Amino acid sequence: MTSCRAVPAPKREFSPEQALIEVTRFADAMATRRSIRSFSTDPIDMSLIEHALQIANSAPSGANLQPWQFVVVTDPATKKQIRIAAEAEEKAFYASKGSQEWLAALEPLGTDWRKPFLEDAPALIVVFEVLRSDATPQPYYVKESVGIAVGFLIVALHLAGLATLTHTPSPMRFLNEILGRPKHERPFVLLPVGRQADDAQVPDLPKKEVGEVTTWVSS
Ligand code: IYR
Repeated sequence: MTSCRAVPAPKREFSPEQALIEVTRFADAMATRRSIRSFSTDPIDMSLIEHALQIANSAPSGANLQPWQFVVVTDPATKKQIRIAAEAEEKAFYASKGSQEWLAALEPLGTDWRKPFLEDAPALIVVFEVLRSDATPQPYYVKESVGIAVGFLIVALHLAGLATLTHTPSPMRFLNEILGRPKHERPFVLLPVGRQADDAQVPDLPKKEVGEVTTWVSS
């Protein structure tokens, strides 16, 4: 393949003062993002989801192949099917499949097999990794690419005032069947999207200090 024509890189330049204002504004916005497990059933403006998907789809990806597929589910009957299948997997996980160590790590989150948010949230976005097939090229760095796109998506939805949960029922292959997706698409994550319930609560979890997770190599 020949190389693409080059165009000037888009610019986003600020004075040092403005840069600090911009990054602080973003930090303030992100400080209120939490994983939400209790959703209002109120409808949301679906154009917000469309905008957020545009942003997710702009993420960098291996060889720019964009190995993702987003399935937005708003149909109540399909959401119910997903809930029933997910809860069946989760029952097995919490009863016996999850190791003691894993279940202990989850204890602070207060989660269990019940997943009412799969029906309550007005939209579920199921993100699939797109693997090689007759119809699709060999992708590269699929997990990295899709992970970055999902990060963009979660941030975009949050900035639009929408709550999400990063949900990974395990295993997730039932989503192919319910959503009619081909075998070369593998479920990566399921994001319930909507408004948080008025009485939504979250666990008061500590975060590591950034110094603990950062090493500076400077002269
Ligand atoms: N999928 C299960 C268990 C679970 C696993 C992890 I790792 C979490 O961060 C949270 C939950 C569930 O959704 O309950």
